[in-house]
Amino acid sequence: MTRQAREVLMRTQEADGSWKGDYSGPLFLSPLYIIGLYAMERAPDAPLADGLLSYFRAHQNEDGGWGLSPESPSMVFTTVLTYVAQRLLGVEADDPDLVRARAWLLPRGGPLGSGSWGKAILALLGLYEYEGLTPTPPELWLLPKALPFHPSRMWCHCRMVYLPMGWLYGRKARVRQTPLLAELKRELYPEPYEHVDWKAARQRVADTDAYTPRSPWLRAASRVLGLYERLHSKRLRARALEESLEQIRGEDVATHFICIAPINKVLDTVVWHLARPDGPEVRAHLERLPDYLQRTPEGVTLNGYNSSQLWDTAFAIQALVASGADHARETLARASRFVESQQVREDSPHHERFYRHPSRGGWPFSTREHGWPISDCTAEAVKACLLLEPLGLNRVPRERLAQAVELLLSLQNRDGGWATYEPTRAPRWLERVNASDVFANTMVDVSHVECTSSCVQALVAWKKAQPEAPVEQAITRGLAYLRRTQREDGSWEGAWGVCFSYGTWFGVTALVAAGAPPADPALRRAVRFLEQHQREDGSWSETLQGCRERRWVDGPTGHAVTTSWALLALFACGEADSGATRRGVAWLRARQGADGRWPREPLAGVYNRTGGIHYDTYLRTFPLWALSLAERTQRRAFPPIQV
Ligand code: LAN
Repeated sequence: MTRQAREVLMRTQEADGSWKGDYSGPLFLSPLYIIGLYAMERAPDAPLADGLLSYFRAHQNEDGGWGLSPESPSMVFTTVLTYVAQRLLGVEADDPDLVRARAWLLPRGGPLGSGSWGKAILALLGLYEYEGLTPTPPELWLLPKALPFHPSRMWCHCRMVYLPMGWLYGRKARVRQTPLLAELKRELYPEPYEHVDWKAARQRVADTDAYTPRSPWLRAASRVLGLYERLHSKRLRARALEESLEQIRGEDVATHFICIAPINKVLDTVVWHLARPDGPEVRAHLERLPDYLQRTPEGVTLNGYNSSQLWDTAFAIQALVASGADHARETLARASRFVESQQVREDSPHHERFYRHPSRGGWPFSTREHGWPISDCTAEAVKACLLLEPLGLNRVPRERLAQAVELLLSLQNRDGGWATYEPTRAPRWLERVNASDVFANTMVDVSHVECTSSCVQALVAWKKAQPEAPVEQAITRGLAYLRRTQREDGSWEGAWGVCFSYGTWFGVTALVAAGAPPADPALRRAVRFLEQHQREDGSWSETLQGCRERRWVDGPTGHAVTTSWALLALFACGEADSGATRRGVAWLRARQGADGRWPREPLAGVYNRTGGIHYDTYLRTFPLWALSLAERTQRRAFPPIQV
């Protein structure tokens, strides 16, 4: 059984040594892509358009709308963009699925009920007025850097979205109006477009989209910025637009035109199209746009990132080593070569000018070319290299691992934890002006259990390899952060996986790696938490809804990835022989198909509490890892009886 699972993982390795899979999920991305192309007076070719349309149809909810991701409740934000995208691809307004979509949209105000980013995208098409947006003036980039709300202090993903949005807002950019757009204006609004009260529309958002409520702070900031917009100086505006363009250029160069993620990828392309039509930037951007396309059994969509290759490969290595490296030496050798080739070897050009943290020595989530290293991706790569070292398979020299460790140390926060790409740059209160409506925790890059655990584990492994390395203090502070953030009930809340099983696995593995014995009270509490959430049939199962609600919400059936995380946590806590662990392992074995795979199941990845994302390799990596530990530890305790 474990052997078969290992073979599936080995068989699905790419020629370059990585694992590369479907990283789709966010349903607003392909509409944005289609709208972006339309804004540049382009369109996907016919087969691609068909693929995009099939994917939309496959993920329309019963009620006629589309959610933030498959399996999510409908939102105006995603529904209105998907509606518009289908019309731009030539679907007629009387198409029955679009009729259903309109019936869902109109009572919610059409675009007026959308989360703010949807409104900004529609404004570009002239389907919404700029006056009805929360103002995002580009002048914010000209403020003194020391101010706590300078854009450079925002979480990099958020600032990279607002950078082109600010440019488009500053120019009040609007594409050439076509008869189709005029029809859409009539279709989308419950009242005549000319009668809309745009100022009131700024704060309006449908219940379905209002996950993060608009705080009084945000409303006040919006009023001040609105006033500024009425009075702004043309000269300053021109300078601010220039500076934004320069920042976009910095991002282009640092990421080889891939961009940090698909939203700014599309928006930056549109910005260049408007700023320098037919310039070299547009061409370079268009060339890399297909990097984001993903073919799935339901059609074509956009991935949430240019790939998840490094992350998946680092975990695949760890699972394969757990399953017995001798059976996978060649696979591991290829994987090791991939990891070696993807380390970022230099800081991004003029990194300070573009508010970038140093990059040298780090690993990104996807590929070296992407150019944005991440704390936990770096840490998991270091862990993988150090695991491969005694097997004679590691290819990253010591000096380069030392650079990676140096980068990790530079990323540690004052609270002892690690955030994602940068040390925390803004005060916590900046989160109160989160204007996205549909997401939480977008403004400030704060410490997370996952990033902290990976970094602590990497530092512990490094300390074993280089006993004189000065990492002791960083480890101690990291552990203190983890102990402090364990919840009353013994769990940790995950931020990037669904949800408490994921967080708890990270929480306990760091403590154990640093030497906590099974009797440690934190570990005992974690074990109790997991046992309490085990299902009758021995499995565990969590849903995306639990991330939204910030509590464990069980799914309808057992979930193999959730079960694997729970089991990995229990093994780490020394529970190999407990009844709970044995029942969990038995469930996982019974669930495996004859082909060695586990059946497709609900999304296990999440971002910003509401967005679901698909990690294609998780179902091949984590069950293998958990069963491998079961075989090792349980075989030792109970030698198989020959009959
Ligand atoms: C990712 C993908 C990788 C992920 C891990 C490395 C797994 C995590 O441990 C740290 C956070 C990180 C880097 C992450 C952050 C949020 C991302 C970039 C995503 C989930 C991929 C897509 C998502 C991005 C923010 C989507 C766009 C939406 C916004 C709210 C800006």
